[in-house]
Amino acid sequence: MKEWIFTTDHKRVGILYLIGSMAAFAVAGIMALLMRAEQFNIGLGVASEPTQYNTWLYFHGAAMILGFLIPGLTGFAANYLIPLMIGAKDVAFPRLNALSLWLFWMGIVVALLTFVIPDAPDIMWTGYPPYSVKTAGNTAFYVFTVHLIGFSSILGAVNFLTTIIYMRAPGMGWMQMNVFVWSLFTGLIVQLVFVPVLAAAVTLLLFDKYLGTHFFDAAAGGDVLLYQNLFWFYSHPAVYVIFLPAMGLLFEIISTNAKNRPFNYNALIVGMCGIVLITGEVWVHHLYTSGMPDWIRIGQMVTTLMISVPVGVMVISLWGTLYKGAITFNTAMYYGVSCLFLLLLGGLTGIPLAMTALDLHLSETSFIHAHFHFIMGIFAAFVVFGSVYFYFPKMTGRMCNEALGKLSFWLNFIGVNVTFWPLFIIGVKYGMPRRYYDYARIPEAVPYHHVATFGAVLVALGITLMLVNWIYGAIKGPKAPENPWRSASLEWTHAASPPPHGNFPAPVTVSSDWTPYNYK
Ligand code: HEM
Ligand SMILES: [Cu+2]
Repeated sequence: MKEWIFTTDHKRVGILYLIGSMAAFAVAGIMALLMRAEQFNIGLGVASEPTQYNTWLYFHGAAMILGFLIPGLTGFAANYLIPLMIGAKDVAFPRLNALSLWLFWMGIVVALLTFVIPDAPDIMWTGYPPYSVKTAGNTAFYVFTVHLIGFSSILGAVNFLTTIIYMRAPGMGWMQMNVFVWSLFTGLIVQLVFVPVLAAAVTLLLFDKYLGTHFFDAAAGGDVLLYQNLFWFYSHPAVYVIFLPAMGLLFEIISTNAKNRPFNYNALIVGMCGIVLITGEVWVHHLYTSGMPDWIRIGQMVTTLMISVPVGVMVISLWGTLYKGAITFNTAMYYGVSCLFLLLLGGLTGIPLAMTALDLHLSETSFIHAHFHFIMGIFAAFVVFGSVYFYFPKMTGRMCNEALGKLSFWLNFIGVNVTFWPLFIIGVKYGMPRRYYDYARIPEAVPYHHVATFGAVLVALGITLMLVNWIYGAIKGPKAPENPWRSASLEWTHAASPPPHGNFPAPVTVSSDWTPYNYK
């Protein structure tokens, strides 16, 4: 126990991040089930009052993004894999790393206090004023959660950027790095630049609510849209803090299991860098329905559509990596291949949203809800799940049960489609609003909500089986072979499973023709 609490070993830090983020995921998942139960029919009253629904929505959104996806990718996966992939003994600043971890855990604890404090926060994950300032709910706890987790992620970004720049094994050139390392390098630059903006925005919110300032109070000369602009100035890039590392991990899973190098590696890296350049210029597409001059709307439509170019390059690269591959279909690869479908679905539904003329109608409907769940929530979650299966033998020295893994995969995959397809349809057909507690005026939507709630139950079952599989596998699973997926990456070829403190038996050097994707 003590060795874990005081650990500075990046692998243990990574595993503690994984446990924290899965805890956030589980509680946020229960909130999702409660919301789906409420929406199952009109006027059910599962929530004792409407604000309780808002609290569920708050916890679900905030915990999924700030507690699960970002820490799952830039905390767990980055910690566990970066030093191993670049042949380093640890991260650049191991103690700072431990501080990041415990700040993150404190954030999770503060978020969980939602369920015991009298006036729980009820402000989505967005915290828009004026509601967040006027509500009786405890907006401060939202702000503190953002502060703690935000500070943790800024420290993490500094640590990993330094590690990647300075601690690569002698001989490892930039264009020899794993795609995952590049994806974090780019994703963390975005994180470092934009998180402080969110921290500032929520701090001003705190001042408005508790100290009587009027930054966002139009009646007193403030500007209510200022908050939305600051929020999305961070939160659009935040989707790439999730999307980029998720893409990177996906390449590791797909290349290794298809025994093919990432197709068009150079273009892929340029695409990732391109996203870093464009991602700060598109946030206004989240505000199309607020008043603004046409030239801004149209300009934002152009920049938003431009983002599809590097995203498209990455997706083509993924398909190309599968081309003529010798594919092994293990559980990790099931998740990997399903992500190609999720990307297509999420990406293609993003394009109409980028068009102002269409978005004005679709904005704030359940179409958006389905779009961002597929492209961000489910896509990134499936990558995290796939990567846990993929690196399970490395982390535990044991294997998971493949049959149970595949069964739970199918429950999850079918479940998410059954949940979200109806929401696409009723968003377009009836303008079903998102974030609503009840929908008495749209009785036509009831059957669709029945289906969606049924889908959520399938996912809950799938996730439960997956967790059972992981826990059982970690304790009782059969011993893993040294390199079960026959990877060529350093973490498999040069380190034991699980690797000891310090990672490698001898310092690693690589030659100029080495690549982590050499499957000869
Ligand atoms: C093909 C590229 C994409 C395009 C053109 C696109 C376009 C859009 C647009 C215009 C909106 C705002 C709609 C509105 O609120 O009225 C939106 C919402 C959203 N998108 Fe995408 N998107 C794309 C890819 C992505 C990716 C890769 C992610 C995440 C990794 C993502 C995550 C989100 C989220 C989270 C929201 C909703 C946020 C909220 O209001 O709570 N999108 N998308
Ligand atoms: Cu956006």
